[in-house]
Amino acid sequence: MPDTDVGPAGSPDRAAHVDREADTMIQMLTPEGERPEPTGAALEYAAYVEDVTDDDLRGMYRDMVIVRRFDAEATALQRQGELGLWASLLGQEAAQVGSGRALRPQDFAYPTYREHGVAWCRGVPPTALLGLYRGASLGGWDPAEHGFALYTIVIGSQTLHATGYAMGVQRDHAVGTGEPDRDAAVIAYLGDGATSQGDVSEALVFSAVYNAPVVFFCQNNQWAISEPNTRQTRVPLFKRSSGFGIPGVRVDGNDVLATLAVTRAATERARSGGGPTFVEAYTYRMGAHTTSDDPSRYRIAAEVEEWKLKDPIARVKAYLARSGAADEDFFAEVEAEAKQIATELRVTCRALPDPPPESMFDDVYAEPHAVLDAEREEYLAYRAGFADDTEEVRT
Ligand SMILES: Cc1ncc(C[n+]2csc(CCOP(=O)(O)OP(=O)(O)O)c2C)c(N)n1
Repeated sequence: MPDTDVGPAGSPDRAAHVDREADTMIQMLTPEGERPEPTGAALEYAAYVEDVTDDDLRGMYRDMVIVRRFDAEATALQRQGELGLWASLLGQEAAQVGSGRALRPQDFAYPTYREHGVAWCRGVPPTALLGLYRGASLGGWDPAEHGFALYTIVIGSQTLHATGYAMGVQRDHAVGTGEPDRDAAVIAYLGDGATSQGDVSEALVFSAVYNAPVVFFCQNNQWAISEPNTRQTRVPLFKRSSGFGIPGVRVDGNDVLATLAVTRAATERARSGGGPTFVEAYTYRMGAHTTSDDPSRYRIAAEVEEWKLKDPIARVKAYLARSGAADEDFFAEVEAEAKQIATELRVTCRALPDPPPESMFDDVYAEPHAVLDAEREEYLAYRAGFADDTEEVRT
């Protein structure tokens, strides 16, 4: 069908046009928890997960359950006035754990504001994520320690940061050396809505031209707040990148195994000097955009119900149970552990101290800077003028 036959934005024709490509999607675990012999496009990626054991799958299941549990706790904390805002990852656990687990210690991830599952895989403590949303922290964690940049609210901007960092990795000669602990990949997380942002096009141009070792991992969760994906594109998102000279692949983002395989392939390609890849992880935002949003204003409940049948955690559980790789005791243990982590998180979150206001100057530059030092001094002198009633001013 020529493009001119496609209906206006938001029309059923348009939706069909975008979604007709679903059969090219890489899937390894079906929604029913079956793991069929890989065929077609999935065959190419099967080699990347040949080494995945039942123990690894149990580990991925555990990660997803814990992440979903602390995400629910964070939503509850926001409702109780303990956080200013929370952006839930509900429904995107497999996309994040599968891609997060594909990363090596020397790799570097650039998240948006919703990548709690990737943060978990990178060893960022959940309390640090909550500190940011509570306003008790100006950053939250040391990016260098975790290979995980700070959360980014400015849509798409992190794709440029990632591309620049990846070009730096090239200049540090940490690409294509063949040394497994040296060669590094960079991964930029972005949403479907972000693909409409100019920054993302610039990042695609630069990374392609410089052959930068970066993976663009787009979680197509179907919605950019209230804008459906069908109003953002006339072609499936993974096809966009070929115009920039970057291969694109669509993976079932609710399938942790397929996501792991595709991200491993893309990051290995980047590390070996093969250049950038664009991954579209086809998934669904099962909750609200953030705690400030009410999705019942713009989407129908039936759509959510349909996606519940493709739940990313349920399918791994079904597979583990059916194959005998896990029993009820295991599932109960994971639930109990997740509950324990969430309970502790609640306590530590509420006890987080307010940072001293002057700490906003601390991490602006890596090295001391005279102008910043002067600004800090000026600010401290200003605050000293309120010496006796500082507490009053702050409350
Ligand atoms: C440059 C910029 N424009 C607009 C916004 C407001 N905004 C916040 S989230 C969002 C939608 C993002 O959708 P998507 O990229 O699909 O990511 P998702 O939230 O679905 O994970 C918008 C427009 C922003 N933060 N930054």
